Amino acid sequence: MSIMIITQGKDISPWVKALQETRPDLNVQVYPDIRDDSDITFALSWNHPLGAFQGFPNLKCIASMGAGVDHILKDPDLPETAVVTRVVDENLTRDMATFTLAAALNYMRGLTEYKALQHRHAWERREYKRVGEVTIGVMGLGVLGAHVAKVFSRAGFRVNGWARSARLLDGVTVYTGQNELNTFLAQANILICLLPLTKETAGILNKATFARLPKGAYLINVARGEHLVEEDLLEAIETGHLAGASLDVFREEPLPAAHPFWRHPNIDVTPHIASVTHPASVVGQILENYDRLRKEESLLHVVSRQRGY
Ligand code: NDP
Ligand code: OXD
Repeated sequence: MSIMIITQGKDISPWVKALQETRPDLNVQVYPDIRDDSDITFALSWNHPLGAFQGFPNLKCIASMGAGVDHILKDPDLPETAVVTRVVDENLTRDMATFTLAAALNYMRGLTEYKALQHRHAWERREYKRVGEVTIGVMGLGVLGAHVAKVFSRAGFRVNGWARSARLLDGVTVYTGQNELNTFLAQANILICLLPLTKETAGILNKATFARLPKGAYLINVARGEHLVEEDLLEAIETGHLAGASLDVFREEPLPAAHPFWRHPNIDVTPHIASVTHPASVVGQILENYDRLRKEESLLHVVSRQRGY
């Protein structure tokens, strides 16, 4: 039994190092340099070449190197019997809260605007938004969204959340399903997307959604680029209905040099860094699952292939 690391466009050396430091006798192989395909039972994966898993007849677990699994589940040739797992990690969860809080406060206090004014040596004082005047709407109340919602609530914001199923969250009013989506949107001065990318959620940040938000609302998308209909965002900002957006994820990553988001004064672009998995922090749960697989025990953080998250 061996672990295979399979990715495209990712520096895997910190992963190999973390795995080997934690367990020196572990047999780690890196795709496509695999000695014996039939020996691979466990794949640690990020953005693998589609169809590649078909070549491993004894593959039983495909573990995402991050929280999202859309990059795995989009493969039409995923082996039927392989279990898909993901990362759930306190550091990842905390980092998402600090990023979204920073993005919201940056917008409310106009810090990006002041940087532009500084370049022009312009001493101009602007109106700003206070915590008590802003309602936060968090789409997706899973591991990340629920924590983000709680952190904003503790910081004094009015916070609403939207998910598929009902739950009690301290300091957060929870809305569920399509029936309550419009009521949720109508209150959100800052909309934070933390949904998984599934058939139901693809393109959810669109014209109709933006039209339901209060005038002057601000979007923070830290989930996936495919949630956003890019031209609808540009139009909503153009017409003045939305104030702007902080975007960390994109349909095409890296964002192409000619993309209009780069030079838009009301859009802040970051290179998918809202919350980055640190191999040393998660290697324990990966190895725990590897051991459980060998002992034929149930695995941690298994996702539903049918639900898509
Ligand atoms: P979870 O799977 O824990 O939570 C998903 C949440 O979305 C759940 O609350 C679920 O509702 C809700 N949801 C799913 N489908 C729908 C739907 N159709 N309608 C309404 N609600 C829905 O995910 P995480 O919180 O761990 O992560 C969220 C996403 O964040 C990841 O999938 C990934 O894409 C992104 N991410 C981005 C990073 C970055 O650096 N930019 C870093 C890490 C993750 P319910 O609870 O009712 O099932
Ligand atoms: C993740 C991500 O899903 O970094 O972990 O996007």
